[in-house]
Amino acid sequence: MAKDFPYPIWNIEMETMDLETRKTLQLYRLKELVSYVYDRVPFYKKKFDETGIKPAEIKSLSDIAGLPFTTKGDLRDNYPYGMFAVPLDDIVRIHASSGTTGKPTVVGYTQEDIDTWSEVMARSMMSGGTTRKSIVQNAYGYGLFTGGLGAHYGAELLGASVIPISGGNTARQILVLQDFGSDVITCTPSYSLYLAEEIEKAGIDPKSLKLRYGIFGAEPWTESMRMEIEKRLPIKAINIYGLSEIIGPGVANECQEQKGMHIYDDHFYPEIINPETGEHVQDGELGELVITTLTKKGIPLIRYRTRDLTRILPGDCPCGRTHPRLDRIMGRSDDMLIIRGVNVFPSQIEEVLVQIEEVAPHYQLIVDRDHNLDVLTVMVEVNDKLFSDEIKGLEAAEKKVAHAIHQMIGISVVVKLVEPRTVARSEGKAKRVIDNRKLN
Ligand code: DLL
Repeated sequence: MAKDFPYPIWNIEMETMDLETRKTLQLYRLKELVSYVYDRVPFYKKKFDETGIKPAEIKSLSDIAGLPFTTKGDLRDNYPYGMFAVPLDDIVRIHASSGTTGKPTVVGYTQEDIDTWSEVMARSMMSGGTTRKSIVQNAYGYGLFTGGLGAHYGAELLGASVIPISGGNTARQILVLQDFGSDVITCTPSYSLYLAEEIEKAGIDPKSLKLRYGIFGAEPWTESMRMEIEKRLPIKAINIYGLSEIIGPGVANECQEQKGMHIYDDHFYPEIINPETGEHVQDGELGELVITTLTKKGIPLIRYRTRDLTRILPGDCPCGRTHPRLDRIMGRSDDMLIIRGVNVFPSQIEEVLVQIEEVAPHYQLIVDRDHNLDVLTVMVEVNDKLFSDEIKGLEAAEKKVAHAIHQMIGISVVVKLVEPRTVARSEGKAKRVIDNRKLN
């Protein structure tokens, strides 16, 4: 007889599979994957040959620890398509996210990958409260960013009605919330708080809206932010995790118990490592999440270092899903910042600054949250010549820097030019970033 579960589940077979059966499936998929990348991706063939690994030697899941890691740097070195395992003829979609330098990280999907992505997003949307009856206001950005199209395809597969409103234009978001009766919203958590504030400012009672669930991710957030969102909108706020390199949103997602994000490990095999040593940490300990894409065809990745810090939560989830749960992302093991949902590396800003002769590459990035919106201030020293120049010259330089940074990272920043030799120098690592958002 079918078991009863407290909340709807999209794929009962996969999401509640007993652990031994799932392990067998994972091992089967891992073996296939290792041969697949060895035969098709020169990068992996070379790496495996160098370390003396033969695909046939993978006999158990624990053998994964002997495989090499893959990093964002590897994707950068093989930019744009060098890590693809299929010819471009078989790629039906390309997305990209910020790289550590000016070049984006490019990912390609076969039709099968799009189907997998839609499947895991349908699981995520349903575990976050979406049903066939839902009207989903999808306020993640559509474009190279994976948020918009990822949520769109998942919600459609599930059978909900999707409003592809994309990010921004808050007045229109509010109008649609009121008139179209959206009951689910998908956007970054910080944007949901901004939206709450604008709704209040407009004199609208949030309780008069039909909104019930929000599926929020793409940036770090905290339990206290969750409480604030849930109080102000008032809705159930669900955490969704993902990254473009692995597939986009839908790698892991909270259920309505809101106690950790179930990672869909029939597709994305997780490990938690010590970022310094690369060794596995003890069960339940904090470390860096490493993911192997068990089923991806376009750009399959072995042991990808996400740089995200989390832990696997112990115990079973009352929702009935057997996928392991990840704790909230606690931070990163590199210096990537997420500003209004956009990934920003200090190195990208530095690259812009060194090319502008009016400024010296002594800078500091200051991140604040003003009315729930992230504000990035770039404080940079002007050179001696410009310093003795007129105000007009300074203003023009400020604009030039802001424009060039916008071109590079796609978001607007506040530029503050300061006198030569006033940005604090450090004897060790320069302190480039001051994050005042207090997310941890
Ligand atoms: O942000 C994919 C996504 C879209 C996830 C919409 C969720 C919702 P990227 O632009 O490649 O992809 O950025 C990935 O964002 O490595 C994390 O550092 C961060 N991140 C994503 N989700 C969360 C979350 C998308 N729920 C990077 N909590 C990841 C904390 C998150 N950080």
